[in-house]
Amino acid sequence: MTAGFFSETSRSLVKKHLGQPLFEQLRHLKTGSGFTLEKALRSGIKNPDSAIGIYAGDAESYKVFSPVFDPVIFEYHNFPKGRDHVPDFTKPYLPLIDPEKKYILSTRIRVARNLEDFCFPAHMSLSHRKELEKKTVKALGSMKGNFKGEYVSLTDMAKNEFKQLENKPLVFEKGDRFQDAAGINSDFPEGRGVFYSADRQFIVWINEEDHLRIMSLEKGSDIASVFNRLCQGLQILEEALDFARDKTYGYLTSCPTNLGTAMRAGVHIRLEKLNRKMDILNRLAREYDLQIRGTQGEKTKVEDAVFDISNAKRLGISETAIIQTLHKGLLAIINAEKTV
Ligand code: CIR
Repeated sequence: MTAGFFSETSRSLVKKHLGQPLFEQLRHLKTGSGFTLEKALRSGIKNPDSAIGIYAGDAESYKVFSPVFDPVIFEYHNFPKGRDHVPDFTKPYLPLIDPEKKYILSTRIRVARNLEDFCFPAHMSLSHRKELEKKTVKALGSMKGNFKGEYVSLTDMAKNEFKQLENKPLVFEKGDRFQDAAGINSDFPEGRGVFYSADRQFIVWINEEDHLRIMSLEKGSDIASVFNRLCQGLQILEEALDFARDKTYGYLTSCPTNLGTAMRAGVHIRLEKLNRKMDILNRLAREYDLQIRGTQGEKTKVEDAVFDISNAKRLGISETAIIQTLHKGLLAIINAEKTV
């Protein structure tokens, strides 16, 4: 095998940064759990349209294969190694952006977390997935008050057709072809499931692309309320679980694009006028570091002028700063929608 195994058409960051000499230097290395460069590259090789093309199989992957991860991370996040990623969950004062509920339909913040003592989903056996599920469900079982909830495994869901969970995003499906090639979908749906609070505003997916995807969501535009709930839920979980974390790269995730805060904070927003003036919307998105996605998420189309708008930056920015920038950016976008 040589570094030439990447398709000629591939424009992935990993292909750009992994030349033959570096490939030779890293090809025989293994992390303590046995994860190799070849495994890390599976998705990028099988999918020539990968933008990034590499996944971590455990926390140690970021150290053992740092000569290839570092430049990919630097280019994607524009964050140099050596600087520390500093978390901050201070709750900012954020007035309601859209009190009349004219534009913003819903607000959602999610973070990805992986447990320190387990390999990441690209490198887990079925028994590891089940063990992690058990450990997490036990921790979630101690949630109290508004966080008290119920866990439904995807295998039970399939058997019993839990009607009340058909309303997305409460359930998740098998990952895409990129995750599939990485090994993240192995044994799906076993060991996977969803925890949701009684009011369904706090949700945890277990064993999706990362061990945990922790979400806070509600209808309307109250970003502060959604953030507060997420912080509280995270604090409770952190007492029971140790999350994989690094001084430079923050919370460690399967995909290097999620490193740092591992957070995506966003809204579904209807912008009928800006939908016809995309140049203005795109300019504002650039100005406030926002990412614009289609109605159903990445690579989907915009339906009925409803956009999914969220933070573009995750590493080298704090959780609080993400929320504040999103708030400012949305104010500017709504103002533009009103005045164009
Ligand atoms: C790619 O390289 O294009 C895929 N592995 C996806 C990269 C974006 N990451 C993600 O959605 N977590």
